[in-house]
Amino acid sequence: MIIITKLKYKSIVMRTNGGYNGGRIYTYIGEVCVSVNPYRNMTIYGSDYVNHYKGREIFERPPHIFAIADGSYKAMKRRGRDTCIVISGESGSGKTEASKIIMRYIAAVTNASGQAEIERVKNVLLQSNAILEAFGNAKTNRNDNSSRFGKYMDINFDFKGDPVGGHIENYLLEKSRVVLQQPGERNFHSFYQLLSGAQDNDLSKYKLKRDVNAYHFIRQGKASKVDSISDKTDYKAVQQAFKILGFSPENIDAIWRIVSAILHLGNIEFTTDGDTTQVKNQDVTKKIAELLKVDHDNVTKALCHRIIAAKGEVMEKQHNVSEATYGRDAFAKAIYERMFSHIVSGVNKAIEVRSKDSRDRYKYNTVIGVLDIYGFEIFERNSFEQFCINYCNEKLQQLFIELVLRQEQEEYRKEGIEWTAVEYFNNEIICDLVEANHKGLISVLDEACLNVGKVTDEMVLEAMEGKLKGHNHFTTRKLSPSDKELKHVEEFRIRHYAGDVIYNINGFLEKNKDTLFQDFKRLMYSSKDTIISGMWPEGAQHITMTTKRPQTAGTLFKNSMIALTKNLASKEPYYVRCIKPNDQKTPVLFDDERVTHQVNYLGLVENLRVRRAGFAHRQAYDRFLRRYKMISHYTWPNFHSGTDRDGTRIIIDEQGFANDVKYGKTKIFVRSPQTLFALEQARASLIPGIVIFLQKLWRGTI
Ligand code: AD9
Ligand code: MG
Repeated sequence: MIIITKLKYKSIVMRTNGGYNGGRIYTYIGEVCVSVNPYRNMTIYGSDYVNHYKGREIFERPPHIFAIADGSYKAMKRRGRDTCIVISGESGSGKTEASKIIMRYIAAVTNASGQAEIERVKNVLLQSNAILEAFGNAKTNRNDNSSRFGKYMDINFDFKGDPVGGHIENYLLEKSRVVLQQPGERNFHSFYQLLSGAQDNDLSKYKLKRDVNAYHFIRQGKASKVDSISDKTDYKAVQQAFKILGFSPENIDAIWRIVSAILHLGNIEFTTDGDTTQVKNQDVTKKIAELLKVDHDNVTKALCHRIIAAKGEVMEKQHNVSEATYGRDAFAKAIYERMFSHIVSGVNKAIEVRSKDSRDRYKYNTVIGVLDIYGFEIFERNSFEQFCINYCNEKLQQLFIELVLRQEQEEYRKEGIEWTAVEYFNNEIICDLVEANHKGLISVLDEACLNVGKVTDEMVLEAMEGKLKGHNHFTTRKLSPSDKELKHVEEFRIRHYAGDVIYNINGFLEKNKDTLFQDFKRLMYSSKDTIISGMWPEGAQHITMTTKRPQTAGTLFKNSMIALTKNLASKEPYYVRCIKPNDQKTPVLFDDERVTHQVNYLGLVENLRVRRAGFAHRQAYDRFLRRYKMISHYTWPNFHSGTDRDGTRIIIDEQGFANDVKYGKTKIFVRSPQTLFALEQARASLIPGIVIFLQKLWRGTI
C-alpha cells in the first residue's frame, strides 16, 4: 500500500515500500481516492476485481478506484442521490484513463437482467470515448493522449440502477492547435488517423496524399509518429464507433471531408501585387470547394476580401496578405470547432434517454456525473489556452476545498462532535483575480476587446497592471522590475495554487475576441451539403443585419466554468486526485520531488490534516454492529441487551479503542485508520471459525 507519511511540517510524500513499484497505485485520504499513474497496463481492472469491490464499503477492501465508483453508484442507487465523480490532477496524471475505468466499472455492475436497450446504452457510452478522443485529444509534450477539451458526462439511471442514457457537456476545445503546434506536439489525432487509416480510394476521394509532411497544419511539431499510438488502428476504431453510435454514412463522410478541407486550407498561400491579394495555389482552393460542396469563387472571395456593411451600404474590402492568412487560420479553427460540437451533438443523440418509458422513469431517477477535464499545465510558452485551462483547475480546486471541508464540518456539527477548524489556503483569491467583474483579468481583456480604436496586446497588459497592481498573485516586469524570471515585457505571471505560470500576452486579445469574418459563415451556410450548412445557421443572416456582439471566448469560458462548479456542488461529490509520478512517462521512476509538489498543491496535506484532526472513518451504528459483532461474545451470535450504539460501544471498549473514537448521534467516528484495520483483522481472523460454527449450526451438531 502507498503510505502517505508526514514529513517535517508541511509536506507529505508517498513512500513506495512495496507500493507504487509493487503495483499499488491507489490510496485514500478519507474517502478521496489518490491515484498514481502506473504508466503500464495493470491487471487490476478485470471481472475478478469488479466482483471483489461490488457492493462493498470503501474500507472493506484495499484502496481502488472501483471503490469510489461503487461508492457513488451505491449512493445513487440506495439513497437516490445525484452524485458526481470529480477527477483532477495535472496533465498526464491519468484523469481520462480513470474516467474510462469508472465507466467500465459501472457498465460491468449494471444490467444483471441483460436488457437489450441497456446493453446498447452501455456500449454507446463506452464507444463514445474513441470518437471524442480522436477529435478532441492530441499529443502534447506532457501527454501523448492529452485531452484538449473538457468533458462532463452525466449518466442517467432508472429506478433499478441501470444506465438508460447520458449527456455530454464539452468545454472549450483548444482550437488554436488546428493551425499551430509547438515543437514535439501534434495536431488533433483525427488528422493523422485519416492519413494512416483511410483506404487509398477514400484518400483520393478526399484529394489527400498519405504523407503527413505534405500538410502544413500537421507537420509543424515534427512529431507525427508517436510510439504509444497506432493511428491506423485508432482510425478503424473510430469508424466502428461512428457506426455503433448511429452516425449515418453521409454524416461520417461530411466529417472527414471537413478534416480534409482543413488539411488543404493549411497549404493555401497568398500573393499580392500591392493592391489586390490573391490565392497563389488555386488548385488547392478548388479541392476545398469540392470537399465542402461550395462554390469555388466564393471560397477565394471569402479568403481574400471581406464584405462590410456601413450605414446600410455594402462594400467590399480587400485583405492584405497577413489579414488573409489570419482569416484562413480563423476559418480552419472555426470549422474544426463547429465540427467537434456537431460530433458531440451526434454522440448526445445516440446516448439520450430513448424510450418514452425510460424517459418517464428518468424523471424520478438519478445521475452520476463524471468530470474529466484538461489538467493544470505549464509549457515553455503559455498562452490564452493555458490561461483558461489553469483557471478551470483553480475552480475545481476551490470546489474541492469547499466541499471536502464543508462536508466534513457539517457532518461533525450534525452529529454533535466537537471540531476545531483546520487552516488551509483558499485559492478563491486566484479565482477572483481571473473572473471578478470589472477587476478580473477576463474583464480587463473584454474591455479592451470592446474598444473600437486600435488596441494592442501590450495595451491590454498595461490595463491589467493598472487594475491589479499590488495583487499578491499577479505580476509583470513593470510591476516588479527586479524579478529575473520575467524576461520579456510582454509576459505576466500568475501565482497559481499549483505553481507559478508565466503567460505571454501576445495573441490574448485576438483569441478572446475570436473573430471569424461573416463571409466564411455565409460560405459554409451556402454548402450544398445539408450536414455542413446545418452547422452554420447564422450564415443565413443578411449582411446588413446588425448582429449583437458575440460574447468573448474568455467570458463564455468563465460562465461555463461557473455553471459547471454550481452543477457539481449540487451533487454528492466523490473525488479522484491523480498524481503523475515522473515527467518521462515511465513506469519505473517515482520522482519524490515531483510527487511531493503535487501532493502539496493539490491540498492533500490539508486534506490529510482535516482527516487527522477529525476522523478517518465513520459508520452508522447498525452497519458497524452488523460488520463487527462477531468479534465480541457479548454481541455474537446475538445481541439483545441494548441499542446498536450500545453494542458498538461494547466492541470498542473490549478491543481497547475507547480513546480513539467518538460517538455521534447516529454514527461512530473512528480517529485513526489503524483502529479500523485492527477491527478488520480481528474480524478476518474469526471468519474461518465462524464458517465452521455456521456449518455445525446448519448440520445441527451444536
Ligand atoms: V490531460 O490533462 O488530458 O493531458 P490526463 O487525462 O490526466 O492528462 P491520461 O489519463 O491521458 O492523463 O493518462 C496519460 C497516460 O498515462 C495514458 O495514456 C496511459 O498511457 C497512462 N495511464 C494513466 N492511467 C493509467 C492506468 N490506470 N493504467 C495504465 C495509465 N496506464
Ligand atoms: Mg485527459
